[in-house]
Amino acid sequence: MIWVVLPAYNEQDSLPKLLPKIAGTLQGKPYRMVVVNDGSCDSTAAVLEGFKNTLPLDVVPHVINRGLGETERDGFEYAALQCDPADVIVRVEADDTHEPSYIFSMIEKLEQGYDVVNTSRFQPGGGQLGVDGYRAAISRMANLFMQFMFGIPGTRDYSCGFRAYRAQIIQDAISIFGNHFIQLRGLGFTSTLEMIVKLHLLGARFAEVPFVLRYDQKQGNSKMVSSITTLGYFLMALLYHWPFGGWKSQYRQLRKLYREDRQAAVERFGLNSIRRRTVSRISF
Ligand SMILES: Nc1nc2c(ncn2[C@@H]2O[C@H](COP(=O)(O)OP(=O)(O)O)[C@@H](O)[C@H]2O)c(=O)[nH]1
Ligand SMILES: [Mg+2]
Repeated sequence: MIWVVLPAYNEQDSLPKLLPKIAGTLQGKPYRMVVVNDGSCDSTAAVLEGFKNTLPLDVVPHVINRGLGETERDGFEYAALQCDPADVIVRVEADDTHEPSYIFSMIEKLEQGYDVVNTSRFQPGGGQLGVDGYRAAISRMANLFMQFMFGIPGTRDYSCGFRAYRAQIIQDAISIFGNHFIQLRGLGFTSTLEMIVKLHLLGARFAEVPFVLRYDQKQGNSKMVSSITTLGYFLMALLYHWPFGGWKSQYRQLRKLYREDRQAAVERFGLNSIRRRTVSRISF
């Protein structure tokens, strides 16, 4: 089964195009869409209500706007609680810039044994339409910074949230990291990066498929507050490399054990474990 998780904030103009497009693409396959409506103040709720009887759609509402971190967390937790470990969870942006046809190439890679497959603007054949030169340059620099800081094998595009995950790896990450799977929740779009950093610590195997971002289809402006997100990236680099119990040293044993014996790793590092260090408790 394919679970499509969509974080949505004020997406009344995009959802009427995007949801039927996803349904058309996945027609004939077992799938379910989960839209987390992040306290939208436009007609997003009414648009979703209109689709509820015709599409396999669940809506997780936030009464007030909580930001992308909490929205992603709630969408993934909702899917992870209900899905089978053999299912696939795909995160698609609700602004109609992610073409659902890429879901198939990502699933093909998962079937080759990877746990996480990113869409990547930076692989040969990838790119972006409708992004101005300044934003494209900033995004390239940010991604090079992330590559230098976190060096996840098989990954070049760290900030594009359009990804497919083996459901089991998300379930295991929630068991092990708990509320700190997405820890930097109040720092703009940092959560999208944090998810792959934590999954890398866990021992996930990553691959990418080339992808063209259709920013030319975007209705309205970007909702990213770049100053807060940039602060989040720096803070995460600090927490990751912090010499006194930073994430990298704290979870050094985890990746090795998880790859050898996932059940043993979940038991040893899981929520009931008392091995958690103070640094990992910092939230924003
Ligand atoms: N900015 C923002 N986006 C949110 C929030 N909650 C959910 N989202 C969704 O997160 C996704 C990313 O936002 P978007 O404007 O597309 O960012 P961009 O593509 O980087 O310009 C979209 O699907 C939004 O609807 C929130 O509180 N703030
Ligand atoms: Mg977007």
